[in-house]
Amino acid sequence: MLLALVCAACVDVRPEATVGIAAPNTAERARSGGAASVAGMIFVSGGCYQIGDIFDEGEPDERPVHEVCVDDFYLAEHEVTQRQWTEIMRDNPSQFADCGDDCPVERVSWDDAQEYLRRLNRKTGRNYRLPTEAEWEYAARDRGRAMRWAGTNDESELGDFAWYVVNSGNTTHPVSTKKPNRLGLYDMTGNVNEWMWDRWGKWYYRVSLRDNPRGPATGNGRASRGGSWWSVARFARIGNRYADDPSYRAGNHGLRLALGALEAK
Ligand SMILES: [Ca+2]
Ligand SMILES: [Ca+2]
Repeated sequence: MLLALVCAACVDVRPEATVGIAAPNTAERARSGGAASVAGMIFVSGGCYQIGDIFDEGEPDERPVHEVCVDDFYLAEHEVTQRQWTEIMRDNPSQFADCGDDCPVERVSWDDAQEYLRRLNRKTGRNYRLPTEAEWEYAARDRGRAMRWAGTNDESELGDFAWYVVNSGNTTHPVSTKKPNRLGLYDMTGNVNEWMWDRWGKWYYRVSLRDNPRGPATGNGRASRGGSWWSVARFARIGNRYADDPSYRAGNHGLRLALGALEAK
């Protein structure tokens, strides 16, 4: 499943002020219609949309395109950083530790992510979790709009929104240094591929629930989304679905926090 490709060295060193605990932006807070404001999290108003290969350019596991509906939820505006991980776990497993505190944590397995969430929730009293595939795709596509990549449908603009193989220099980069999508979410496309809540179901779209689908009830693999610093544009498409063993660790695999609206209080 892996695409090992290279590109010329590139450098990005812009420090990121919003890493860690950052307030949702004012516009998003206004759009949240009075929902609780949660630091660093974007409120995503729920709705229904057509999930899957809407441009008819994807892989068989992205079909059939079908309607799903998701409830309101929150999604972190950026990937979990090395600083956020280290604060909770007291170690930094990242392959690109030299990239710095503001870079996404990687080389963490799905199982490692569950331990991080368990400790984070014990510390905060919240119920952070991974997003579902349906939530993640809905948010990446600006609440279900027809979007190929987070922020643009035009491949010539992809470098403005994403760290991917063409501009990454084969490394991660500080989070939130590219443009966000319309919801204010950064690096939904690229930087690190993001673990999902869902068990992997290659043909799950054939049998998916309409409301708040959460993947198959059984199975060993776990899904991930968004592609990474080493993805070509095609594999960084929002609709592309990845599958890996929950114990798999790689330098292009990280996570992003989600929180149910009802759990935000
Ligand atoms: Ca990402
Ligand atoms: Ca795929």
